[in-house]
Amino acid sequence: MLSASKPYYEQIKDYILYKINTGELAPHDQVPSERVLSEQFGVSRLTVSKAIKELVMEGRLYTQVGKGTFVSDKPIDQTLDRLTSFSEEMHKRGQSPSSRVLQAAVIPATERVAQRLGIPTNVPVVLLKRVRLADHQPVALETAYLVASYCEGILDHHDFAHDSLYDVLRTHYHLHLMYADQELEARQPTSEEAQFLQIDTNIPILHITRITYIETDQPLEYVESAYRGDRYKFRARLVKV
Ligand code: 16G
Repeated sequence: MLSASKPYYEQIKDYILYKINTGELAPHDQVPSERVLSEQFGVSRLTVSKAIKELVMEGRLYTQVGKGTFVSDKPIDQTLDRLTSFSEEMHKRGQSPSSRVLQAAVIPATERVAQRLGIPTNVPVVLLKRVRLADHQPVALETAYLVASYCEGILDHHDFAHDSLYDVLRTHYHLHLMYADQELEARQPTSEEAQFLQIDTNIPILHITRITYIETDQPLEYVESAYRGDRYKFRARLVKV
């Protein structure tokens, strides 16, 4: 069944991907065990294990200790041309957004945060650190800093486990977020990030920073986030100049 022209582990990867692409293996379905696959293809367990490890690294499969290997959800495919919120993006995909709030407090701005927000150091900022969940699965860890004077009492009146920050800013504070500067880079997660995102430390994350501006060109929000590299795909259309 396997041909000699391509490494065996790659053919086993192709076989599993074929089953995923045709829908025979749906998200969260269990993949046949290494033993079953090695018997089926007449190859060593090591060869099957290499194929599965690579698919896990590529985000197509995930393992649960003691349970087995399963098919991952489809990647979250997001365009980079609109200023949207996490909640809007999830609703667009038919998924349910929620958060695990790790920290919510008003603190004095550090030098770094103050510089990003264009305010003096020590001016109060709202710190909101959340694990963002898509259908209850962690996909990103976000730490947002907002200039507190624009949104007094925001933490007292809203529960950000369910509320959308951008919705609250718009509807309760009449703040219109106009544009944002965003930067993306790939890196290894810290052990804290890996733990909150429930990933192995060798799965890369996309480190994203965003400064969001209101109509007066004043930055309102500065966010540092870690998006799961095995779940996210960002897309942009480039036009000829
Ligand atoms: C997005 C934004 C983040 C913003 C959040 C609000 C990126 C990289 N970040 O995740 O800056 O704070 O949406 O989401 O896109 P919410 O309105 O659902 O709380």
